[in-house]
Amino acid sequence: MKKALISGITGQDGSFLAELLLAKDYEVHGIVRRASTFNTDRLDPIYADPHEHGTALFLHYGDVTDGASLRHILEKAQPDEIYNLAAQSHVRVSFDQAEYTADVVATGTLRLLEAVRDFARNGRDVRFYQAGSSEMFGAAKPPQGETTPFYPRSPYAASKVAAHWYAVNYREAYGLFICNGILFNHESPRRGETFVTRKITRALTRIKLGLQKKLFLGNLDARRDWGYAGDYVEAMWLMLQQPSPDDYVVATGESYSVREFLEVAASYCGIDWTRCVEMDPRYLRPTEVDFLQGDSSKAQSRLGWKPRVGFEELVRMMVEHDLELARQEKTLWEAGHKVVQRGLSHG
Ligand code: NAP
Ligand code: F7E
Repeated sequence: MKKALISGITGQDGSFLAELLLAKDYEVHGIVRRASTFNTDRLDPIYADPHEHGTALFLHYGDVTDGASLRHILEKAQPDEIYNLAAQSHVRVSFDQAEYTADVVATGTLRLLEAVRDFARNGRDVRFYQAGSSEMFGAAKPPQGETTPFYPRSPYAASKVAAHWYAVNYREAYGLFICNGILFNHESPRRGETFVTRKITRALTRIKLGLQKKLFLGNLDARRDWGYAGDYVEAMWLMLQQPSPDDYVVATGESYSVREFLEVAASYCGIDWTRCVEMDPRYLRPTEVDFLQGDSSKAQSRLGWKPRVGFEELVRMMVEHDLELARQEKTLWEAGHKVVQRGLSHG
């Protein structure tokens, strides 16, 4: 039985990846941050009480800002594969919390790589996936591929560029099996609610059911290459199954504006978005990434990977999921419960 360790297992991708690996009969270990509330909701479908026999999912308290915790977890879990997905992953927030973002995204990766370097020195054969991002391309002209020079436009993106080069350096310096996945935006019904796609599908479905009146957004002209998270975690796994380590762009090759996402989502909801969407400058970024469209031909030819879920299906899937959530909220509201007003000040 292979063993995998996932940092960021409680996030969107971590939960999909954990499901994929469990289905492939891996023993899966995840790093979870201590929080005052439960932060493992996305793992509910696969979580089993550790007191039960036969469970293959193990969660460990740890943090990529705490190197000692990472070393303890490596010793306990003894993984064959490590997926470094932990991040302060919100681009807008990274302008407010730049140092913290660098500590988690850039230095956090370095801490984990250092721990892995020592772990591997003890004779352990281990493979490492680094979660890179299309944000690293930033202002570079589309289509962006593996040879496109990086031009980061936010503290988040600059930190991911640093993490990318740490990973390349540790591969070259110590002969470690390390892959950088450069993934373009990928979404799902599990996407965090402050990212624009989920913010839109959550709000429009609530507006449709009368639970909310307005949706405030920033720049509607930005273009993104949006894929489905379930497809993208397969690419992560495939990278670590190759005979040698390499870096890959993962994308659909299609790009749509935020306005187009809004139009398709509103049409699935049967509402006129122009009546309920307003612009709020607080959602603008000091430096924007205008146009991302990825060229994933290398991943397609070498890994045999391709995206399965297209743009319209992705939007429909998210709208349907959030419509059901809104229906549940409405039922509670009709039973006298207070409707939560969402405080998306940074979304
Ligand atoms: P996400 O939903 O924001 O999940 C981030 C995960 O990192 C969460 O589990 C979070 O824990 C954890 N985390 C944050 N700070 C941490 C720390 N100091 N120590 C340990 N764990 C920490 O992000 P995602 O969408 O799943 O993305 C996964 C990775 O891919 C991230 O590195 C992201 O930057 C990168 N990426 C994402 C996309 C995309 O479109 N989704 C594209 C390219 C790259 P909590 O649950 O406790 O917050
Ligand atoms: O913004 C615009 C915003 O926050 C997309 C992260 O997973 O993908 C994600 O980063 C676009 C931007 O994602 C609002 O200005 C307009 O142009 O959904 P987002 P992102 O910044 O592309 C990359 C690949 C990652 O690696 C990141 O971790 O939408 N936009 N109005 C808005 N964005 C938000 N969040 N909220 C708005 O109201």
